[in-house]
Amino acid sequence: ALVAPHGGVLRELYLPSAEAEALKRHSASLPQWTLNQRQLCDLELLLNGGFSPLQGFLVRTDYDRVVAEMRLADGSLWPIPITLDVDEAFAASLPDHAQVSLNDTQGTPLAVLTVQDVYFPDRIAEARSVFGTTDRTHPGVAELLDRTGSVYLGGRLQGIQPPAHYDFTALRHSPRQLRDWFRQHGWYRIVAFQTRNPMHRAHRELTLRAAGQVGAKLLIQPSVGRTKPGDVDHYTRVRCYRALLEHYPKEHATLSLLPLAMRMGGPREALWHAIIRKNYGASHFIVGRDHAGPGKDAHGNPFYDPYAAQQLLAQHEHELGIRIVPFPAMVYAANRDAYLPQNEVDAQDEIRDISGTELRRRLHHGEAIPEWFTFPDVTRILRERHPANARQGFALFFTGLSGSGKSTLAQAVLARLLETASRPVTVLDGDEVRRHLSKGLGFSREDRDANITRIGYVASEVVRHGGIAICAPIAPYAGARAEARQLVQTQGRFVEVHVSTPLEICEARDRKGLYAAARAGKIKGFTGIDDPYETPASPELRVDTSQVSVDEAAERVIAWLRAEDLA
Ligand code: PPS
Repeated sequence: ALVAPHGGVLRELYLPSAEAEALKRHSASLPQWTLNQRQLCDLELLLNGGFSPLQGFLVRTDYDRVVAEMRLADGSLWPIPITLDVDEAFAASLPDHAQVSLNDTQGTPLAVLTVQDVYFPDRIAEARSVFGTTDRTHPGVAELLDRTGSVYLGGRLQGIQPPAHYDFTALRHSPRQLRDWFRQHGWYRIVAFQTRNPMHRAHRELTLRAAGQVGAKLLIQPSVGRTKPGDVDHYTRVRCYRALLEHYPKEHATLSLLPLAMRMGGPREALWHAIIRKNYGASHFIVGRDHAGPGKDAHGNPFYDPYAAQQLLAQHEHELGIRIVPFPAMVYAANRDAYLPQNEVDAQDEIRDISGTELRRRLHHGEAIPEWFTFPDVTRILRERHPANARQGFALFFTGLSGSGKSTLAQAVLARLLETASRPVTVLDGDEVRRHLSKGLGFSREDRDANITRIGYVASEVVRHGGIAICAPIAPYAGARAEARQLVQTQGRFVEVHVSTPLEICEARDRKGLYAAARAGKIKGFTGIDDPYETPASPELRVDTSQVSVDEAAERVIAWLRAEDLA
């Protein structure tokens, strides 16, 4: 028989369809709460039984004991507080014993919460107990202290319908569905593997060894809800997992996606992961080195001892009811052309390793990734997602006074890029932008900022699609430039070039006669005359067209791009 869920029964909280239909209609008249991404993930696992024995968001007595002792009020082991945080205004608007409709961002009601408890948590104390720190470099702490509402609502849930997913639907299962699948396939000893990263050969060797060691089938169950900021997106990861699965012995491994919002809580989180896997029917759970670790703290020290998770789980293994398979890191020994656990390495072994940082560097530079490290089909998927810099989009943002030479320089750089680049290039020149994209805007600070934000937005779209955006506005305000940078940097590189030609020179050139008009008071608020230009403090590049020719300035820009592998 399959292992029993935590607490003995699978707590599925969906109502039968007729009642769910009635509750859905009723929910429209209730106070409405739109769930954020974490809350949505938590709700999905509460409703489908992944968080059994929980039957709702924690009430105060449960919360206090979970924080202090990793136990619910009734004594059962539960390490991570599952809470519904809201703002004070919303909490204050609720009547006693309110019911609240919990909705996704489209406004679809997913469940109704019957509020039993409204309480103000001590979030500092929660961070200290649950994460062992209040250091905000810990992503779980930063979220708890800075992006979590100050009031928690506790109470039971009644499920209306599951959150909608449109991606990889064939790989998503509730605990009941996965348990049914295991029974149909005669799988009763199952070792689960949790991950938030692409899997390489080391992971394959580790999981196969772990499965062999305990005589179990393998469940690869990556978290796809929300992982650590900066992780590879789950679409890419799932493509990698599917490719890797082909390299396992047939009928020995299966893949299922877990909509878990990770907290990066190290040992406590590992315990939580084990409980969830038990609810999904796994009899064993692999706990590796630094399980669910958040990396290093503000002083460069690891938040948790790399083996603390294994120790904590070993301590509770009996009570947990799922067997822990602790595993050291697997390393590659070139002399043996094989992977082996770190603790089996001897002095003659030539150990090779490619860290995550090194992998990213090689991807950026289009350098080879050896087959001992990962399978070529996985490399191909990663390269599609992370093309070498030379194939990525970027924005080249020229800023400087009117007449500083921005547009001319932009044209010269454009021509040089088109000689070699196969990527499409879009030019967003100051004057030209003002004829269409920013038509109707004037030269007040507000309008200038709006102009730069629009340019930044269009540039970010160009970059997102792998193109090059060349922008050449005056962009006199540092704040607006920073905003454009931020918009673009979510998609690719932002290269700010300060065209620093001094005002006297620009004015002496007076190509358009505008300086003379400004001096004569015929144009008001002219940049450099009676309107500010905030000099960029740390642009990627600075060129002064009164010191070098346009050709030479363009050459400097191109050389800089080449050095960064961008051109
Ligand atoms: S901003 O501040 O970045 O929004 O300006 P931008 O869109 O680049 O537009 C600058 C061009 O508009 C002309 N122009 C003025 N510039 C500055 N101040 C005032 N008051 C002004 N009025 C009109 C000017 O020709 C600028 O073009 P360039 O190519 O920079 O000379």
